[in-house]
Amino acid sequence: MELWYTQPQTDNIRFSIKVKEELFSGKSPYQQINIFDSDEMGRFLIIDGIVMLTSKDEFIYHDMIVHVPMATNPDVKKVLVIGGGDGGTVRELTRYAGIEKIDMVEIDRMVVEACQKYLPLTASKLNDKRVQLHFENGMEFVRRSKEKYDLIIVDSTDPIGPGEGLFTMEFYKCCFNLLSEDGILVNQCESPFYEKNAKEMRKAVKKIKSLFPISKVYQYNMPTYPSGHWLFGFASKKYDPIKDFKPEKWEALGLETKYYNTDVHIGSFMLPTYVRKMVENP
Ligand code: AAT
Repeated sequence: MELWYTQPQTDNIRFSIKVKEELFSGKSPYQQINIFDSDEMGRFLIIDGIVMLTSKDEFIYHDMIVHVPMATNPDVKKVLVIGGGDGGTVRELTRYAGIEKIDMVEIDRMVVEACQKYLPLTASKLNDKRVQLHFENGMEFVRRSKEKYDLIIVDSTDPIGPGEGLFTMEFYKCCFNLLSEDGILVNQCESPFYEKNAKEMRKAVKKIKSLFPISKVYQYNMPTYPSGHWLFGFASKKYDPIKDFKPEKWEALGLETKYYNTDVHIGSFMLPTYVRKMVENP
């Protein structure tokens, strides 16, 4: 008998991966969490039925969520990560010797514990001594916090369930206030392709654009997310990710990356016409 994981990406489109084995299944107070193993995509994490990451393509997501802002300002010292319980974002951040402190705020302890056990490749750096884990709703954390961060990364689920609050105006305002004078905000910004993702993307862009002097989106190819064409938002108080980008400075760090490079950095901000239109007029 064959076992398949299937995700309805829209009401009319389905995406499936053949499952070798179920490694974990748990229901937390927030969501349903599953981890499966497969021949083709390796181990993969599902939350509330939706693909969060697979071992095969997580490098694309985590390279792009971290190295684009870090290469824009390699002097970042204090970082706040909201969500990201699998640890992939923190893993990439810890490669920068200049980063002094990483606060990671994940609502669901069960995600972290399951990933530490079954996805050690992403979770391996969560015990780095610069990392402080906070098990709390990101919305409440940013409401209360008085810290200043050079970079905030919103590595969140889609705006349904616990992730919903992380797509609100209040949340973005709090992030703005927690950012230093030259701070950068990067957020998981859905996709321009299917209607329901595009709607959420436009709403998020509209809110962020109204707050930050610099607000853009950049794209990356994520084979296991709906349509494979996915976006991150880049908002900043000072640095433009293209005009202020100094490729030599990042290259001098000597980091080896599988997806990100300084050409991809520039290219990722060059948007197809239909996406450009959506962003110009969200
Ligand atoms: N690194 C890629 C994986 C993710 S997982 C997103 C994480 O956000 C989950 O662990 C979830 O528990 C956490 N999360 C959701 N809501 C909140 C909240 N309010 N506060 C803190 N953490 C939260 C991202 C996948 C993107 C999928 C795109 N389709």
